Amino acid sequence: MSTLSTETICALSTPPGIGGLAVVRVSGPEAISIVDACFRGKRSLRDVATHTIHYGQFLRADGSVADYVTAAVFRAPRSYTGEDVVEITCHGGTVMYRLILESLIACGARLAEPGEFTRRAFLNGRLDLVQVESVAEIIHSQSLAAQELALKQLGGSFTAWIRQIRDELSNVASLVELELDFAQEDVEFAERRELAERIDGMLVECRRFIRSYSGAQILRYGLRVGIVGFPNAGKSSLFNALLGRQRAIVSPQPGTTRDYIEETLPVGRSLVRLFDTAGLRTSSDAIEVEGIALARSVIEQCHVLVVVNDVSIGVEHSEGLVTSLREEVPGAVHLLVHNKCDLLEAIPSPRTEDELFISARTGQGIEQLIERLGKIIEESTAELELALVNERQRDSLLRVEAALLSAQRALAEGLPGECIALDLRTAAQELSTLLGEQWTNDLLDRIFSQFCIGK
Ligand SMILES: Nc1nc2c(ncn2[C@@H]2O[C@H](COP(=O)(O)OP(=O)(O)O)[C@@H](O)[C@H]2O)c(=O)[nH]1
Ligand SMILES: [Mg+2]
Repeated sequence: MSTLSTETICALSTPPGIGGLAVVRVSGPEAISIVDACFRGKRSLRDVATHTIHYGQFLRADGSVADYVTAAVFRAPRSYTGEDVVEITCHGGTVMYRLILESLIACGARLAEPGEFTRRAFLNGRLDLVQVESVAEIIHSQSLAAQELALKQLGGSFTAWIRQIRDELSNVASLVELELDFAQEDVEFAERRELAERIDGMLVECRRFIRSYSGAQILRYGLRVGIVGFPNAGKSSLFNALLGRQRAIVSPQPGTTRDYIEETLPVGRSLVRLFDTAGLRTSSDAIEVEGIALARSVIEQCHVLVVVNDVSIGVEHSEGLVTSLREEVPGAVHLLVHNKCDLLEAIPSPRTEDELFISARTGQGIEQLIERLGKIIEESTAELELALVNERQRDSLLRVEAALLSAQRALAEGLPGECIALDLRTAAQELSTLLGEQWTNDLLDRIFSQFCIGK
């Protein structure tokens, strides 16, 4: 596959705006000669060694000086893109980099498309697709923890794992196929039990990664916490108490909250995304009914449901609701929060750590609730050594899992070796696609559309 580009591209790689320095990147077969045409340093860049930095004047098309810059030269293939690359560091601001780009374009470069540098890096074999995706993740991640995870992927740990599993799949498939070739002679090379164990081993590994996705999503986008309960239980009051400000309308009139409201609260090493929802009840008010439907759609996507119970009515008052929510959203952590404790003479002791007695009015128990949420974040993100960074990776591993399950079944049911080998080969193929060893332009377009210009 010949992938070397004939065009030389250029773009601003730092964010446009006021700043100390800006970096303009140039990549392609003519990168060094094009920059040379605009650059006056001690030596021509054509004569300098790779991985060196040179100070000089950068000239406009009319020969006047645009800026004093440094030019870092990286010769192919030891560069980010695998092509000749020059990185020009000029003064920051909104004007200077434009002058530099103008000169480069006048000398034969063209403006890069979003993600084009990284696309070239991929096409030239400098990065595989999961590393490309980790670059996107590093650029976009908003929390330190999410960035750490992406950096490990870029370092190649996930790639190494994928390769290892793919080799194991091929080895096991070969064993089964070998047995096929000798079928007439009744030689069973692949001990069935050993085969089953090796397939199980791969399944366990695969599932570990699939599970990591949810924890990693919590680190990236926050723990989704829905505040739910009957009307008037004090949901909006609790929402405000958690945020520490009056964000939602509180009223003695049931059915006040109709839309859902979302706010973010920093907790531990991530965030809590808090949703205040309409009280759950049967209503004849059309808008309220719509609000309740919305509440249900939010509830389905929550990691944690805080069921607010008006304890002044009774400790058992929301039992039925708690039971039905547990059935509806079995994957979530359910916290039962008894509100309005200030109206009780004596506060009962909670039965589990998932039951709390609070008062949104006095603030009693709010700290403990936040601590409990922090602990849930810790627990769901604890053993995240490596994690998938996006849905493409997760979906791909789900397909590998399905193929492995199918192989496992075929083996258990004593189906012919062809079936088992086919499943294993399918799984191996899927992993090759995940790494980008097979790709389509459509897939690349989808991935690189998330990049910015200059990356
Ligand atoms: N005594 C007391 N009243 C509360 C407490 N929390 C909420 N309320 C009152 O309960 C009513 C309903 O509160 P609101 O937050 O709007 O409930 P929502 O319908 O569940 O959102 C309001 O009159 C609040 O002032 C609390 O902790 N103690
Ligand atoms: Mg409300």
